[in-house]
Amino acid sequence: MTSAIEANADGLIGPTHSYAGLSPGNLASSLNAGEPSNPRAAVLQGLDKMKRLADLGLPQFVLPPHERPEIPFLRTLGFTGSDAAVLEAAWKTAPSFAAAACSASPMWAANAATVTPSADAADGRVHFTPANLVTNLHRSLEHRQTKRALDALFPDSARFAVHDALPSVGHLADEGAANHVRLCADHGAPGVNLLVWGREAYEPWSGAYPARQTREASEAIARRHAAARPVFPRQSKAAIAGGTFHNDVVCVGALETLFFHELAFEDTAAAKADIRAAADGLFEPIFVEVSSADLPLADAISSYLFNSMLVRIPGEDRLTLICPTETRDNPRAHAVAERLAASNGPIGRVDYVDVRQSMRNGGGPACLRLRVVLTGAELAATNPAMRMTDALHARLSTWAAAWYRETLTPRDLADPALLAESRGALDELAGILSLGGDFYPFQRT
Ligand code: SUG
Repeated sequence: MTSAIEANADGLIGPTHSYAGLSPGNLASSLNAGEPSNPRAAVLQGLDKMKRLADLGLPQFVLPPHERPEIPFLRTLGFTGSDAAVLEAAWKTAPSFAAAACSASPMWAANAATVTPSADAADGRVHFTPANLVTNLHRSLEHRQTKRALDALFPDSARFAVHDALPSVGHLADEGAANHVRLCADHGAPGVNLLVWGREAYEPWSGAYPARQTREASEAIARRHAAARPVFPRQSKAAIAGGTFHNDVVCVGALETLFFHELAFEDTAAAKADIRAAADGLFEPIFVEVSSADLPLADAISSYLFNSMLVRIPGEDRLTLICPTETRDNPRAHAVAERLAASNGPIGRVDYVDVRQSMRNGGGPACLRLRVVLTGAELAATNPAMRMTDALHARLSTWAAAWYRETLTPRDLADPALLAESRGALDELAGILSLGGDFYPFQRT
């Protein structure tokens, strides 16, 4: 077995971070629609989280925000004239499309791609499929730029395969690693890949909220990555109806441990049996299941107990669960977390991180990061300019303080000055992260 470590790549929160109510079925997004946001606090919270993980000894990378407002998208809808004129006209006549073009949603890097580590891929490379995110208009705009960012971070095609997204159709709706969990004895050892889906491509869907991942999309990704030991559990319909728009809202796993809510899967017994069968001869899965009696689904969703990072800190035997502060603020979720840490189970410690600005759009600590298991040689082949260090943290904090606003209402998204500020910020960022002078569409025109 080759030794490997789990790295994280977090989406840097962009200057247009706002609460526009764009995601039906994501209760926080709907609840906070129209509220003012604080982009500066948001990006600093994200940066501090990245530094904290880097300080714990886990390799940490930065994925740059996308160009927003995305004027090229608005131009495809027939708006013409100067960029400011396009923005103004779009907000006047097609405000929902204009809002979609302004969303800072690429921050949620768990939805950037599905990743198969080299230990599980038939050709020995790390595979990435950017998610088409076709269920929500604002998120469907992400995948091309996401591929560009992944190409920049993982440039060596002998070691990394960055695919195109699956075709952007509802039949192949894909939300990336938010619906993927990998279990294994050790990061570098062969793993079992859970690819969780909510509906079938041709299934008539009558749920109040969308099921964002199809079984066929999950299967296609496992096939194109030639991913070993895939298991395809179905997300429970009750969970989706309750506001579980991604499986990672009610489930997280690391190494042998799967930590999940009773209502995460449609058929929990079958999911466990399939995982056990796939892991046979490799490791014994450890299931840590939380009942609805201990934590009703509504509390699981509002506290985001499961939308936590479950990590093995180098040098420690047991896992650490890094939860949002909202978990600590919810008495039931806090009690579950405390009991876990006090038990002799696989989770030895619970920590808390403040990502409140993101949380109010339904994005917890786990949503902000894309996990990438890398061997030493693969880690050495990543782009060093995108790796979080003390110096980069300091530099980006100063950069953010110079460019980002402290208050933004959805109305402000129509302000042409915000367009200019965002481009100024991203142009400078492209320099800081050595992305070159043509990384963003606005730099190429
Ligand atoms: O896709 N929210 C995101 C949150 C994504 C969370 N990611 C994971 N669970 N992995 C979403 O629903 C809200 C944007 C707005 O309403 O302004 C939003 O897109």
